[in-house]
Amino acid sequence: MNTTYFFAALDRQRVETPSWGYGNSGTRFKTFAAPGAARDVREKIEDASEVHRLTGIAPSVALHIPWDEVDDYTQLRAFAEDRGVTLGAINPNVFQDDAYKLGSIAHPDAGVRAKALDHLLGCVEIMKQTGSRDLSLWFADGTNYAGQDDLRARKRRVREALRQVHDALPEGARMLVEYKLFEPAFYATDLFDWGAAYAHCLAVGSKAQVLVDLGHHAQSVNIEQIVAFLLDEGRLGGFHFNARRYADDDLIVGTTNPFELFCIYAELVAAERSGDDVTRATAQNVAYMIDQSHNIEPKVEAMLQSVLNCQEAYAKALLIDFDRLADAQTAGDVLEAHRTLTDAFRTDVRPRLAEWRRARNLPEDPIQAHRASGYQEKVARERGLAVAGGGFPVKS
Ligand code: AOS
Ligand code: ZN
Ligand code: ZN
Ligand code: ZN
Repeated sequence: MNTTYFFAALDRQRVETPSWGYGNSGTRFKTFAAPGAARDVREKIEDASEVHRLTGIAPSVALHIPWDEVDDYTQLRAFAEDRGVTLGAINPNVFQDDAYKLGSIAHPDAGVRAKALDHLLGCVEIMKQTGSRDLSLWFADGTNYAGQDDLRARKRRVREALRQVHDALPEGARMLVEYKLFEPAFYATDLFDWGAAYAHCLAVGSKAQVLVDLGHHAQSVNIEQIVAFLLDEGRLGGFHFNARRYADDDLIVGTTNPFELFCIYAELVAAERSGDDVTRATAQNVAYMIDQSHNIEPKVEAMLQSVLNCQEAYAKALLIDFDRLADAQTAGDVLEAHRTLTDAFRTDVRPRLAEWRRARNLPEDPIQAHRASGYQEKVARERGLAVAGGGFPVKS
């Protein structure tokens, strides 16, 4: 392995953290208040900045509107930049208002659809002030019972709204369309899988790309294959990283699924090295974002662990001997090809990552540095124990 290539690739890696991962969040049963959990958007930005200070690869934070609503986004942007981070993807919220009981952009009532569209377009305006490139779209829309609504009509309503949002995006901006198998709707979800998201993206235009949330698939789905397919089509826009055992558990990425995460990064590294211009450019512009709800974990340490797990998976993928792999594939040598991947996966990259950090004046062990820094004790003292739930998602 060429150390220059390895280190240069690690220098380019970016992982965006979500504002909602720093506040109290839980399940529908209980939200436990964590000492020092961020209470507002400024505290969330401060936590994100701490994660970036210790890891060096998490320089942006995603916002959720209206959870992170402020009067002046240019001021918020300056606040973030003073702390060494930028404002990342804007996530509109069209699922928490009473009006959205039967959906937002797919709602049978045109008035509710107009309200949702208005919020989405408002978020496009916010992007211009925050300097965000990506509008990250997730819809809770769906139905619970057969016959509840006309599935084809709902599809058309979704298409119409996505088209309007697409056409409102400024030059250089993108909309990332997320899909989800189920929840909160249990009979039919309007954006139910990557194919539905992809079809809408193709129809509305080139600024629309698909967002893959690792928790949003059926158990046996091969996510890395979806990633490869979308990369090759030039339509992979971003990720919501997390881990799950059952469904959208939103656990720390790379905990239950380290080999899956590695295989996903393997596809991304292969695409970054591809001779195909579209594939390479698509891979280089992927938005790597974390989407987690920390229920029982300390928030900042959980986010550090998440970012580091992504770095480790990427580092291992960089170690893949792609020449050896191509030879084995061409020769039909099944197990040699498989071993080429698992050799990289089994390599302990921690010493090399420590070396990379040393050379960049970052703590060799960011978790240990965080624990020794007193940050957690300080925020617990200053922020206290926020009333759990207030202003934060119950479950994302
Ligand atoms: C919900 O399941 C999705 O993963 C969304 O990305 C959601 O908008 C995000 O978790 C914040 O609520
Ligand atoms: Zn998500
Ligand atoms: Zn998720
Ligand atoms: Zn989710």
